[in-house]
Amino acid sequence: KRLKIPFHVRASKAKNAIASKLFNLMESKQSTICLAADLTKADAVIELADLTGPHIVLFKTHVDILEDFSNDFIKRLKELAKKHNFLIMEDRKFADIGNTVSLQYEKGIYKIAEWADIVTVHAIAGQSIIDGLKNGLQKISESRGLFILAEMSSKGALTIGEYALGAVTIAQSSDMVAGIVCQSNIFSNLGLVQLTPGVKLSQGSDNTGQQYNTPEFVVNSGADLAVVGRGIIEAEDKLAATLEYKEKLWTAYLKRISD
Ligand code: BMP
Repeated sequence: KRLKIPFHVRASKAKNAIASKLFNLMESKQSTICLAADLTKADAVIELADLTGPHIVLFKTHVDILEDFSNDFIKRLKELAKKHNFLIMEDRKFADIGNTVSLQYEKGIYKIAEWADIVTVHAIAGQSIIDGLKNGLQKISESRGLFILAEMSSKGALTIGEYALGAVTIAQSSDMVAGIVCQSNIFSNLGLVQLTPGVKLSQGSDNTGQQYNTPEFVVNSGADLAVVGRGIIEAEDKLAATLEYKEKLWTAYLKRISD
C-alpha cells in the first residue's frame, strides 16, 4: 500500500521533520536521487555538489574518506545545500553502544551532529543506539533524522530474515528516525522513507561485492530515494548522468503510484 501513496500525502504522515522535508523536496524537485559523493578531495566533492545540487534531494557523504577535510569544507557544503535546496546525510553507519555513538556523533574532528541533517545507523546494537544519538544532540537546535540500515546491498550480507525485521521494529520505535535503508518493500509505515543503494542503469556488480539493480527495479521494490554513486560520479558527463537517473527514477515513481 505504501508504494501507491504519493509523496506529498506521505509528508503529512511523517513523525520526523526531516522525513517530511525529504518527501516534500522529492515532490517539488521531481527527483528521488540521493547522490553518493564518494570522492576523496574536498574540492571535488564541492564541485559535484554545485553541479548536481539542483537535481538531487540528498547529498550523501563519507567524510572519513576525505584527504583534506576541514571546517571550511563543511561551511562550503552547507552553503551549497542552502543554495540548491538539498539535505546532507553523513553515511557514518554508527554501530556501537549509546555512550560511544553519542561521542562519535558530537565530538572528534568531524563534529557530525553540527552539520549533517541525517546520519545512518546500524541496528546491530539495538534500540539504545537511538537514545545514544539523541544524547549527542543536546546542543543542536535544528531538526535531525536517522536512517536505520535493515538490509545491505552487498553480496552475502547478514542483514536478512529476523535481523532485517528487527531493524524495522527499531526504526518504527522513535520519531528521530526518518527512514530505512533496505533493498525490498519490508515496511508499511507511510511516514518513513525507503532509501535503496546499489543502483545503476544496468543490473550487475562491482569486484568487491556491490550488487546493482536498475532504477525501475528498485522503485518497484519500494525505493523512495535511490542512492546513486559511481553511476554518476564515474560518468564522463556527470550532469547528463544525473539528469538521466533523475528522469528514469521519477518516471518509475509516477508509474508506481498510478498503476
Ligand atoms: P555506488 O553507487 O558507487 O556503488 O555507491 C553506493 C553507496 O551507497 C556507497 O557510498 C555505499 O557506502 C552506500 N551503501 C551501499 O552501497 N549499500 C548499502 O547497503 C548501504 C550503503 O550505505
